[in-house]
Amino acid sequence: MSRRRALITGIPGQDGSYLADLLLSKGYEVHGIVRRTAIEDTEHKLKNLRHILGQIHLHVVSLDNVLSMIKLVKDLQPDECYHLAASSFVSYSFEDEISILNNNVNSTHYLLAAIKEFAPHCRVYFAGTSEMFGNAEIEPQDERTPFNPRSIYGISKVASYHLVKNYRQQYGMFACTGILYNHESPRRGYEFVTRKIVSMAVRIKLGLQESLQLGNLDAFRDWGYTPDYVNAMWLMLQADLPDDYVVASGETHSVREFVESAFSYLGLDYQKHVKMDPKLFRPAEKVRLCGNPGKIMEKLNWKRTVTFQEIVKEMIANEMKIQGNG
Ligand code: G4F
Repeated sequence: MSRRRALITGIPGQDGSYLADLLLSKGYEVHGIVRRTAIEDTEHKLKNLRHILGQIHLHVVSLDNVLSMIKLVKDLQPDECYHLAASSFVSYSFEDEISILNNNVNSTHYLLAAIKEFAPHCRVYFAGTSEMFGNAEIEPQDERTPFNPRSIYGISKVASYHLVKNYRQQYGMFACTGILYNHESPRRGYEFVTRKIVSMAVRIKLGLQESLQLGNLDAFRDWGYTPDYVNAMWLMLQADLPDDYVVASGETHSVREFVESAFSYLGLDYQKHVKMDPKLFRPAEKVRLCGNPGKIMEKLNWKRTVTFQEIVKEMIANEMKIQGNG
């Protein structure tokens, strides 16, 4: 039997790289879309893929060029496509809203249209987000909670979610949206709060800096472990029927709790080093998000394997290895 072929957009990122690891371990032929700049700077831009570069196939394709997407889909005939690429740092979406909205929505639309016409057997996963719930009035949120996005990023994801649903209902495509809450790991980008905290805490521990400036310490997020969440993506495409699922831990923790744990793993008192900077607060942010993963646990037998404290511990250990050669 020939190997199943998967195409991943956003393969160099945290989620894309863990998903590539998972699919390789399951015997898939793994293809990924990257920017030309990534191929020109593999050391930095493909660092999450360094350990598997010899086992995956990378294609330089621009997600805003529908013709190049069509050509790739037509030639490759993937069995499964995971659309993870997007401008995903919420704060940037307040600074560059027009291009973020256009790019995030258009890339989803181009991909769906290309697959519908040229590889209709291909199953599609789309990376949705808890930011779609935005200022949700209900807690915990689930698949029936109304969307109320508070950022351009969230709006772009809601629009893409409706495109996915429309292609599923109108054209019978096997297309699903995973509404993923925050998920963290040692491969998290430095712009996100968890990686910022662990990297700065380790610098403080090593005597390289004195203090850490953060935004709202009393924002609450539902944090999970990224390898568990890419497993959820894969499970969605193995189901009998396409559907949308919330993927969350079901627990919410404050940024302050994350800070406190990270500093205490290093034997430090966070109150001596951490300062709140109002410039880092976000406009109109929903400060409390918590998801209900009941549907995916029941229907697809998904469960998380790593707790909040274990995530903090693993991220600190990794950061010590990188910065302290320890
Ligand atoms: O780590 P964050 O930047 O993640 P955010 O905005 O919740 O979004 C992440 O999770 C979403 C849901 O899965 C994804 F859709 C999105 O793509 C991304 O992966 O911020 C977490 C919280 C926020 O409440 C933020 O206001 O931390 C708060 N925070 C406080 N101080 C800070 C800081 N966030 C950042 N990035 N930097 C700070 O100094």
